[in-house]
Amino acid sequence: MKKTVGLLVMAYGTPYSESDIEAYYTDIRHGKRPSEEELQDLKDRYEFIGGLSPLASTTQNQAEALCSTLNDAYSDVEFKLYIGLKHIQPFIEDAVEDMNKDGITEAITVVLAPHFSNFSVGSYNKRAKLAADDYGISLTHVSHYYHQPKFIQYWTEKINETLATISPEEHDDTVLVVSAHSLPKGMIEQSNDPYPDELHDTAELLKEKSNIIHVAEGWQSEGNTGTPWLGPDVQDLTRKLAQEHGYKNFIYTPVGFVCEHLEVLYDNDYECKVVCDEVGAKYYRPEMPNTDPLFINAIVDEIRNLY
Ligand code: FEC
Repeated sequence: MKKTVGLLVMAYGTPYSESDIEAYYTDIRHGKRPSEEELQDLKDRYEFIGGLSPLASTTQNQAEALCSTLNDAYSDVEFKLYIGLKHIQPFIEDAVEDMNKDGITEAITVVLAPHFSNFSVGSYNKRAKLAADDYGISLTHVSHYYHQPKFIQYWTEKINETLATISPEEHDDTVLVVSAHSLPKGMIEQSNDPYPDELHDTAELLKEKSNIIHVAEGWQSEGNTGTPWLGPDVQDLTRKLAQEHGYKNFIYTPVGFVCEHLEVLYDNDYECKVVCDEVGAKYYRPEMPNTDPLFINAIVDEIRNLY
């Protein structure tokens, strides 16, 4: 008889239709409605990437792949999948309520983001724990998995595949830009948050394991709060690297994300490409992990260390 354990997969969430965009943006803004102009700007960005983000279906596919791979890995446990989102239904709290209805008393939580910050993964975990405590459900949190060998292998293979499309004579004129979502600088520094170090470790591991010669670290997709965010921003970084080193090829690996969505399809594939065009360099962005078995198994390996 296998024991049943909840698998709570948490992710950012995305609008399911254009009419969801306002409520979604308001939730991101902690209940403060965006101005008409800000709302239109966000609608235009979704329009630019094809109307809506692929994030909803990719999150579902990643969560299902993770659950079935976990079930294959454990002979004595049956994992039951629940999906909880940060900014749209089903919210994290809805998923925990469903676990309680199903009689779950124990669950593993995973956020679809590889690096830990108190303000990203930590905030998902806090919400899940608060809800779970009400029902007496005990949670084991996966904090991060960027360091898992299979995660690094995924990106190493993608970098090497991309390099193989660039003539060897140009490898010394090629730079890898390793990035994650920026966060307000003050918050990160005051709390001695591990997030910047985790991105730095990722960049070092990729430099060591892949065939890339030059590596730079950057931050992307920062918000408009009027306060400083972690930098350098990837677009400014691109200009600076082009100016100082004359690189001809830029390979972007937004390793802080795990699939194609607005922040990759717009902020990298449009905004960074515009800067590459401006400085006369070529833009490359390897495919994101999505449901690649190396990525899914990296999370399984992290769970096996904890449970
Ligand atoms: O494809 C999609 O539809 C959604 C893509 C999406 C992902 C994502 C991931 C992260 N965010 C993080 C932090 C912030 C902070 C603010 C903020 C704002 C936005 C806005 C949109 C948005 N984020 Fe996001 N984020 C995604 C989408 N994010 C849309 C609102 C418009 C804009 O500013 O561009 C600023 C909040 C504020 O204004 O007060 C902070 C972090 C991640 C990566 C970890 C995670 O996935 O949770 C950190 C995907």
